[in-house]
Amino acid sequence: DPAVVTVGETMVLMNPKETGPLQYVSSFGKRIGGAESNVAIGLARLDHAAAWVSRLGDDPHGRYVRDTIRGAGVDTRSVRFDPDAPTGLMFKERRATGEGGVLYYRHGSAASRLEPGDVPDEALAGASYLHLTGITPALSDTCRDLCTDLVERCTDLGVRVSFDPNLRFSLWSESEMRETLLPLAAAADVVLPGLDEGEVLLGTDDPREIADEFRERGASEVVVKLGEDGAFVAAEGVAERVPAVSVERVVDPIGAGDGFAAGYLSGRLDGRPPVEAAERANAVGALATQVTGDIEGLPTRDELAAFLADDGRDVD
Ligand code: KDG
Repeated sequence: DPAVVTVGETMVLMNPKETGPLQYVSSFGKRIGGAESNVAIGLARLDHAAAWVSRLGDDPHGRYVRDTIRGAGVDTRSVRFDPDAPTGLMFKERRATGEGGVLYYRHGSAASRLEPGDVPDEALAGASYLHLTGITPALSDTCRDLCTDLVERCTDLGVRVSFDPNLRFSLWSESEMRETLLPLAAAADVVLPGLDEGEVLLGTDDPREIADEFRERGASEVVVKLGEDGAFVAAEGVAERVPAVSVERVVDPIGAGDGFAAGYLSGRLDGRPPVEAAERANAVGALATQVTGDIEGLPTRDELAAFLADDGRDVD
């Protein structure tokens, strides 16, 4: 059985080879992009059994996405190929001045047709965690129903729910985000927000207030991502900041949050307390920023140990 099940959309990702406005970019490298499969791949690299459940188009892009995720050691047995809708597609933009935008072609995609029946109890059986993000409920009404249904069923099945708000402003409005994501976060066991997400969802960018708010609503562990300042952990009687592992420069920040989630869950699966799990989360998140592409920087256990040893920390 997988230790962690993730559910969400993964698209073909066209990564520009040139910097500048997308209109003038002529060459791209083809990759995959999907927050939840990034987390599953991050966990698999760290030797945990992880599964990713979704729908893909019954097309070459769908097979490419499935094979890439499967090739990274993730269980994709519950993925369904939908003959009536295409695989989603996204383009990234690279700007010399910093972060560029993303352009999605995912409306009506196969994954947007996910519904509760796509993740039967058998797919969750024996898992320690289900990991969801706030992207999935933004995709369609059936995807929202799926998320609500999953958190309810996980409570009955004894599967802990981990939730990353992952706000996507091009998919829905801030009021829709609050209305849908706050109840999901409240029903989750582990919530992994960023400061900006705290601001949008709760009206504060103070890490302690963000953690308190989510915990008062029902989450038991809240780990607030602070970027280069590390993380703020509130769980099991602790409420403290865990410093980051520093890196000289960030090559591509996209995917860092997914690496962070994989690192945190990995630590918890290994029986580490929340603060130690957050140290691992910081390290995996930092490594994910060192390469372009969401998954290429995710470390194996040996790579993680070497990185932490360089940083002067204990290794194991
Ligand atoms: O977290 C990184 C993801 O955002 C990216 O790979 C694509 O899942 C994605 C999305 O919906 O933006």
